[in-house]
Amino acid sequence: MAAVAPLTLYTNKGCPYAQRAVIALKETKIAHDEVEIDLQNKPVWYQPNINPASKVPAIVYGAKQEDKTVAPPGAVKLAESLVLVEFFAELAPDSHLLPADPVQRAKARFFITLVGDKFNPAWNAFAAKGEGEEAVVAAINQLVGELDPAGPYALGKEWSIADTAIAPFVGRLYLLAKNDVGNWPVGEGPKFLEKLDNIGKWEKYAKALLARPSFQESFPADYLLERLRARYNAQRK
Ligand SMILES: N[C@@H](CCC(=O)N[C@@H](CS)C(=O)NCC(=O)O)C(=O)O
Repeated sequence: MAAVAPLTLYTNKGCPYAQRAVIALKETKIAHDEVEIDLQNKPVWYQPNINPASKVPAIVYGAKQEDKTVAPPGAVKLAESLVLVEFFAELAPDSHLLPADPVQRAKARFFITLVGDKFNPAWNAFAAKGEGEEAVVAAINQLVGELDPAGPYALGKEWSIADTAIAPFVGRLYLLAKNDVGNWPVGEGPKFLEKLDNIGKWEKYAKALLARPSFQESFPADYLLERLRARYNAQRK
């Protein structure tokens, strides 16, 4: 375990943003406590005492915290998955999560921008409305254009912040498509995956993401499938 100041992660096992933080903590081996927040029935102390935005993930860092419902004097409160991922990476520079080379760092951040601006909106819309398959293919083509030629990860042989940022979402997309859970025409999910897996280096990359122990250990597939099935069924017209 990397030794840093006391750290508590406020998380939720269904949340892909929280999974980013969990993956980064596993990769960096930073010692920490975890508090599971029920998002359907949030504790009354959470928003006023821990995260004014009332979202997970969030952390309390820097001072011993006996009472997890409040940040003790001398501790900082931080939130936003990508901020936390980079923070953990900086606390544990030997983890290689944040590359030492500024060009590689910039490439990782550019990749993460594509995930948030292109990939996630596209596949979310396709799963929710069954529309916009071309946008998902275009986003994946763009991501593939950024991948290191040898792989297996976005920047090459080391797992980085780029892989940490995308893995929870690739995991959800594959879970949905494989199980044909989405508001696309029935049977379209598995066919869609076949199309994606034919886009250049994508299949190799997706497989490497989904095989990483830090991803697998933080991805409760059965629980997620049940929740996502309920969500998409409710959206079906
Ligand atoms: N931009 C935020 C998004 C976090 C987020 O939206 N978390 C959701 C759960 S997946 C949440 O806590 N929502 C508040 C709520 O459900 O009340 C991040 O990257 O951390």
